[in-house]
Amino acid sequence: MLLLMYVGGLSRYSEGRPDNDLHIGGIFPMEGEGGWQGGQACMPAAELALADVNARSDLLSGFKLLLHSNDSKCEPGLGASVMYNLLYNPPQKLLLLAGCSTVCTTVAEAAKMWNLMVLCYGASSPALSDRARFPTLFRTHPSATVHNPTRIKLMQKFGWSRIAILQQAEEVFISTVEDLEAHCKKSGIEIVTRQSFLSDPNDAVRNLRRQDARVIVGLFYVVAARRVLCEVYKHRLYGKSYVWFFIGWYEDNWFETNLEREGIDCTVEQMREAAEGHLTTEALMWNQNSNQTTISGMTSEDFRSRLNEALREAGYDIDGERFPEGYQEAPLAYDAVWAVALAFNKTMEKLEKNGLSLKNFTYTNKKIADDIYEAINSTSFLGVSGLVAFSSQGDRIALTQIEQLSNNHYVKLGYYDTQADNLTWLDREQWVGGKVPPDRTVVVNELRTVSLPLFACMTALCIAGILAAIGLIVFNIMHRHRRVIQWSHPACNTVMLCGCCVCLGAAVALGVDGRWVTPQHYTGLCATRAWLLAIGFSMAYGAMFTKVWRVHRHTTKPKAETKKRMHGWKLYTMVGGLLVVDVALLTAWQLRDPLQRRVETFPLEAPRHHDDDVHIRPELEHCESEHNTVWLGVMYGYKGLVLVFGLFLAYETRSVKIRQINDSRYVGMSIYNVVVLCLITAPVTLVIASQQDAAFAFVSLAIVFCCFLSMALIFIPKVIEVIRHPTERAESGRGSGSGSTPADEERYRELVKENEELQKLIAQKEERIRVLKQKLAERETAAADVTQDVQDEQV
Ligand code: ABU
Repeated sequence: MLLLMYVGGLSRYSEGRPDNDLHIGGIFPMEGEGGWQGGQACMPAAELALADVNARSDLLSGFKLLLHSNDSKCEPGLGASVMYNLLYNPPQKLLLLAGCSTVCTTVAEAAKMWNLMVLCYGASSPALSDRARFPTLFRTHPSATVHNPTRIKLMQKFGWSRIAILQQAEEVFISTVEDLEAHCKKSGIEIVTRQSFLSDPNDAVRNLRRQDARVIVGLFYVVAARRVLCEVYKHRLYGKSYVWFFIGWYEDNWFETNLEREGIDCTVEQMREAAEGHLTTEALMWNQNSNQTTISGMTSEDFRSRLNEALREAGYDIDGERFPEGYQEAPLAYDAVWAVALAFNKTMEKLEKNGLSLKNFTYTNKKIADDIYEAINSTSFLGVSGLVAFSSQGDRIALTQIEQLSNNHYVKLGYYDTQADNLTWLDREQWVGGKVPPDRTVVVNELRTVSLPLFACMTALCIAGILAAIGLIVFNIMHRHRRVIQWSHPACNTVMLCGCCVCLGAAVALGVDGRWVTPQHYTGLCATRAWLLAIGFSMAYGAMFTKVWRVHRHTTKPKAETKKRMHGWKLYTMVGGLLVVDVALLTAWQLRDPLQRRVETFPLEAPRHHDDDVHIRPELEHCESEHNTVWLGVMYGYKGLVLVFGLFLAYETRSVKIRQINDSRYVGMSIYNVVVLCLITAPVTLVIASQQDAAFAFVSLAIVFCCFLSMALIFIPKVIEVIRHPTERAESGRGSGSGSTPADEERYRELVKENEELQKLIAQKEERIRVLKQKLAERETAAADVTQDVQDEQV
């Protein structure tokens, strides 16, 4: 093929009249492995243009334009070699036509050394828009940067503010991405990741998934695009949650062709599935007004027919819609040749005035080179690709077209005119899931709350406990004058029952959470819980503590003191003292470092209802201060001390029975129970704090259990006693009723009897002593009288 093209070029040269031929070099990418092999369609288009130009008598009169071309395979090294061959082999070339960005970059950077103009019909690299680096370059192909404002416009239209970029590591795409980044920055669009690859996109595509990329701009040549699409299929990065932006100049069936040849291990069906719904942006390369007659006298449709015919002759299955690569850009190649012809024509006219001609051009002739430059620069005509004109950077100015692959066919969605910022939208877009895919996984924060049935059960239990406590308070007050109640310190009992009510209220408050309370009011809930629990504990436990404390004092004080009746205010002192410490600590806590709502977040959870776009982030509310551990340490330390001291007292007085506190043993049992449960519950709740149900169930059950057991231990014997002996008289006068066993009762009765007998015996003995003492006194008196009589007689 190479040989044929080269020989073809030379033969035309030798056959024509050398003196009147204007020679241009052509570098066409034809049979490479990667990159853009657009010469396949662009070379036939250029040849059509050559024929048309040469057929025109009003153009280049007396001269014929000849093209000498070769294949660059879109490889810069080979492209450079082709260029050197063209330059160093006669005839003298006046200009170079080139395609494919990498080759154009190399050629255009070198061509300036030979004062040679380069016209690129197929090079989109934004890097080429650099007059300092490429002073002799022009291109009919628009810069890839024209896509970027269009992409941004679409992102704004669909509300995407978070995108990812996947690019092939080629200068054309690197410079396009740099421009895209600048546009994104200006528009406030976040680029979540920028992945690039040389030839294997596997890792890059996998990284896109990891980064939760949803809207992805892909920049690569078509061969790489097929590999990417296969990886997209394998990593399931397509469908209703993803939007891909591809370059629009691939052929329409690009994702179905060459799969086997390129070793792509995805089937045509899989490629179609992955490609469905993607968007493309492309600069308009075909004159959109199909009725408009262009400079060649053809409309763009006429050109299409002629090109199709030429391609058919070259063996392409055009009727089967199998277009060669570069079909999209063919009008650019056609117009490039026309631009050259027009520019040469203009230059010749100018040179003729000075008695010169283009035939005088050599690689060292800067003057004629400048004339050619000026002529191309000022060229403007209506070509089959639209209006051909060059910017100061040598770039083509063009509209962009947006298409979407829908049911395996590209559907035009609209056009965007960057210059006028005008988006013409046809409202034909269709999304796989029926809605615009979101640009990110929507994370829904979901508050973890206490399970409703659990809360309902615990609340019911607590309410039952509170009602029971109220009932017992009433019972306690009603029967306060009966010995069974009176000798159990009814005031202490009432305080204990009130404490139970408060603790049960605290248990309910522990289950109240974000389901019922707004975040603004949560701080209040935190304080309520802390106060209720601390105060309730001090009241309930303090009352029991007071009793064991009294019993302990009874065993250690002198007998006379213990017989004294205990004053009511003294009973309250202990509880009052505990409450004062509580209030002091809680007030300090609340003022200095109040409990606040702190939200604990958990790892994202899988989407529900197969909705890939929504992930759940569980949240759990906690009440915490800044120095939480310090405050908890102080509270737990204080309560722990009271618990341990109560435990000690209960143990010390375990076998002591005093008449004034008839239920001390039950109070002791209750204290053991409370201490054990508190010592277990406090550390366990710290460990399971992140499991709201377990933590709530554990703490509330512990509170409920303590309260119910304490109430039962202290009051059931009293209630039974009152029920058994409805009247005070019938009650066993020692006010037991507080848990004495029958053996105790028997022994007590025996002791009472024995005591009574001993009392009687003592009374008898005392009577006897008294009588004896009396007799003794009488005898002494009698003896004294006898002695007196004897003395009197002696005198
Ligand atoms: N439209 C084809 C562009 C090819 C390239 O820039 O290399």
